[in-house]
Amino acid sequence: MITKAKFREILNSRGNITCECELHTKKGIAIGSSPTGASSGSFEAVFAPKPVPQLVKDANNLISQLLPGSTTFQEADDIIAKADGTTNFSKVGGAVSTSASFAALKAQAMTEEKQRFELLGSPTLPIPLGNVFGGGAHAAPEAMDFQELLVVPTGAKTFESACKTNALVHAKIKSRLKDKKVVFCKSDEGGWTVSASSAEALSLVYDCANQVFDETGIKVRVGVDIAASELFDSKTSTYTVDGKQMNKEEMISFVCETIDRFELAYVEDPLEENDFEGFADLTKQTASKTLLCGDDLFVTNVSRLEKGIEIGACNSLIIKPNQIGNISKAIDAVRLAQKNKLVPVISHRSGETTDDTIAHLAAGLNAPFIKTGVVGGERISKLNELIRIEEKTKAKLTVVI
Ligand code: 2PG
Ligand code: MG
Repeated sequence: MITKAKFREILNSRGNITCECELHTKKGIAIGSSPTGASSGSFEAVFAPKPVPQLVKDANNLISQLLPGSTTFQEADDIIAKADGTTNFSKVGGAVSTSASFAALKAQAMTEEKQRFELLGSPTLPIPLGNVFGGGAHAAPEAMDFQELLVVPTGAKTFESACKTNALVHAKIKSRLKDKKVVFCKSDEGGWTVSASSAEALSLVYDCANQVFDETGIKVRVGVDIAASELFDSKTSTYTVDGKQMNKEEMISFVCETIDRFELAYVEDPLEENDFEGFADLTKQTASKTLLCGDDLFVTNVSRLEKGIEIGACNSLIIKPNQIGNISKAIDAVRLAQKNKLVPVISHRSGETTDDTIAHLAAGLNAPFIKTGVVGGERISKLNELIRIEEKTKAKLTVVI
């Protein structure tokens, strides 16, 4: 049971301020913190309706008085949602509700002397979708327009070997960039960034993934997060990629060609966040060969997901607890997706903390994928926690592709 609650300002991986929640129980202190997006969807929970310092102050005046006495994370989530009274946490702030939700899951696990994943279900392990190349809103303007190039070690037999395989691809890309004698750096999520077009970057990643396959025998496929809302101009209804302006039909053909050329296993947000019909069209054409995943389209929101399911908008979706404001609501989205055979991908944000809650969500909710980067303390905190869960439980990878 929670006996005391406190909120504070801490830094995220970009050096921006976010919110941390500290919950006291008789068994110890549980801490949770909220990540922050850069390419946030318009329909997300409001991260901070006022400056974070004021948000934290207000949470310490109101929310921290309401939480003592709660015994479960669902109870804590309900209390905060009621105190907020809006549908998108625009009073209390998603930063406050998410940090409290993460801390409450830990507090409950502590009190019941269980692992967090055990409170959610019988564990399986996800395949890590690793960001190896960054662009778009996560990198400098000279970088590629696609936001993320990801690798998916579909041939790995264990979570640990999947992580190591992704790290090998990341290292191989670094040595290829070194050979080119160009200046390069890391983007927000630890993937490499260099001045290149999306197609050039994809070519390099595809090559490196195939080389790692040749060397290890572990098949590695490639994925992308196009984050197309960021490339869309609503005035002209066009997308611009690599200097080329495309209308919706041209964009759909371009995405289909890119899937075939690089044998993409995963494509996230290929169209802007309002185009349910366009997503459905793409899904119809590509669902047999790739996971077509909605992130900004669904924002972990059950109503938007219901609409997507009705018209067949995707065969996969991103689950980000802070997009919807707490773990309980994220679980509702996962369950609805699983019931309708959509593949849930539990995901980090570009601005992260070392909080490892999403590792437990991925294991306990049996998500086939976790998207959490390849390197960097705030990314590997999740990966390493899953390595521990694998060792302790001997749980198996959930393989869907
Ligand atoms: C995304 C995320 C995480 P952000 O678009 O999927 O990779 O980015 O947190 O900036 O929204
Ligand atoms: Mg995304």
